[in-house]
Amino acid sequence: MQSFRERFLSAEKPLIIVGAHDGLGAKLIEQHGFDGVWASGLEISASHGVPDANILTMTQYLERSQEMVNATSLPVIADVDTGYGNSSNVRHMVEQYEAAGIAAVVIEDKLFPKVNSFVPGRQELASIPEFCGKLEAARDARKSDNFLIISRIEALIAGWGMAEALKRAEAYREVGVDSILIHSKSKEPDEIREFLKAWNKRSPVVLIPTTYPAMKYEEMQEWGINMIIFANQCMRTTIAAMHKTLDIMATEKSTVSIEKSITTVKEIFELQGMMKMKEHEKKYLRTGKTVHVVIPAAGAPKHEGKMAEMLRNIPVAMLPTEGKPLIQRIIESLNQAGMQDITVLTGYKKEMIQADPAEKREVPDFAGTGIVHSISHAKDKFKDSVLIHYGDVIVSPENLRSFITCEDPITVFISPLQRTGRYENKKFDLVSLAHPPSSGRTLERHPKNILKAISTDLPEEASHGEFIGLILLNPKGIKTWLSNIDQIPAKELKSLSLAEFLQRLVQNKVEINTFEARTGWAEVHSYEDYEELCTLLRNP
Ligand code: SPV
Ligand code: MG
Repeated sequence: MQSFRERFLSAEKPLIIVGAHDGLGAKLIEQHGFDGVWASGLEISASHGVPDANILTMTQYLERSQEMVNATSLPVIADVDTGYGNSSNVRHMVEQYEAAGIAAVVIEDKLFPKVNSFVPGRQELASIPEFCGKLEAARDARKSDNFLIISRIEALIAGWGMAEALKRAEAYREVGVDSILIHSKSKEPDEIREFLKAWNKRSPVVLIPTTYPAMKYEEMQEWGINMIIFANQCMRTTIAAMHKTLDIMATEKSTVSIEKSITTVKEIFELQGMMKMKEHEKKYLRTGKTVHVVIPAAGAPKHEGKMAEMLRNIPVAMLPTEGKPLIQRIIESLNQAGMQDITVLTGYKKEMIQADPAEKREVPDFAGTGIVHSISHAKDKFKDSVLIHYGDVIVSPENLRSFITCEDPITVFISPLQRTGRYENKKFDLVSLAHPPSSGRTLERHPKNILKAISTDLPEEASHGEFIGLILLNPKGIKTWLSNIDQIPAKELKSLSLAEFLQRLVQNKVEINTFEARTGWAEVHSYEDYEELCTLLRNP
């Protein structure tokens, strides 16, 4: 590949370099296919809110230039003003800038501290011998010729006339630096044309056509210009746009009228590489436990009475619970417990389900199939740890946080049985435990209370609690789960409930631990459940 030096020297057309002051600007310039970024002294100082007059230190300019190098693959041409002092400062500057990966520096022949070339008044020039000494210092300090040194002539800016400008150009060329930059503040390109004609392509030339935008690119090409720099137009555009937005926010006290015309936050994310970072996180970030959540919410409701009426036109997931669909509350709770990768399996009235920010995934043959079958549509989520979570159960973030700390291969979430009142006729997924609950008080939950059986149909004396619809699998549990699934004939698998599958695991001697919580969860099976949940949400 051609080096930047080769491209600069051999360009048949002038390279186009655009001014910026930070990594974001540099990225935008790269997106638009320009040849390089100008780390503008004017922009960098203005973005710090200070004058372009060497108020900032070399390190501050360098930091920004390096930010641009890091943000793009474009060459960065740094405006280093006068080199920040005398020949010793210049040597140090070159060492630092070259090491930072800058492609070129432009050193101007003014006295330190300089003032921006367009500011009327003081524009003091260094003597030719003094500036040539600085250029020699720069030339000798660089490690590679690929680091370009461009000498900027300010004689026309300072009002010293054309003869002085040409004299300086020749003196700097003789030092053996790579190019001259002839600067002008004239509104017309005549002065530049006069210089170029007299100079007659004796060395490569760079222009900054800020005040003479009328000079056409084709003409600059004819003059053999190697590089042009659009030094500050992007910053001027930004300021104009910010004024517009700020005016609207101040007068309208709202952003409604500008939402469509301003850049989306998503584009900012793209520019700053957020999506890439998230991809990398998936691959490399291993803090804590990664739990992928799968919520089966595909089935048609099988409710009775008033609940069946409520669910005539909506899936259970979309039941309104104090201003929010049930599924949104479930997702929020999971998010608060640190789980972000959530997949909601949909089927019945799938288009109605609003599961943002979770992923919605369709189970096409949801009708007449069971939950185990539904879950098989999220097989790719069976890695790290998986939490299977019913779509009609809401669990507090505190309970979820404790539950997912369970280290066993397979753990199911259970609750003590309540058989009185409205639960009298309820069909429970009953569980039988290795350590039946004591009738008295206990200090803490049993750390290893193995599931002995699970069924809707257990004898009274063996029924120690109910399964509420949450299962946690660690990597080992996932393996066991999947290999047991594989052993079940496809036809049988289709109609299997979670409880039935868990019972099969128990029969196959798979150890399943339980996690018990008396409070901090609610389900929406009956209308009474629903009313109670809404009351709880109203009066937390
Ligand atoms: C800069 O961008 O800082 C420059 C170009 O040096 S100018 O402002 O035109 O002098
Ligand atoms: Mg400058």
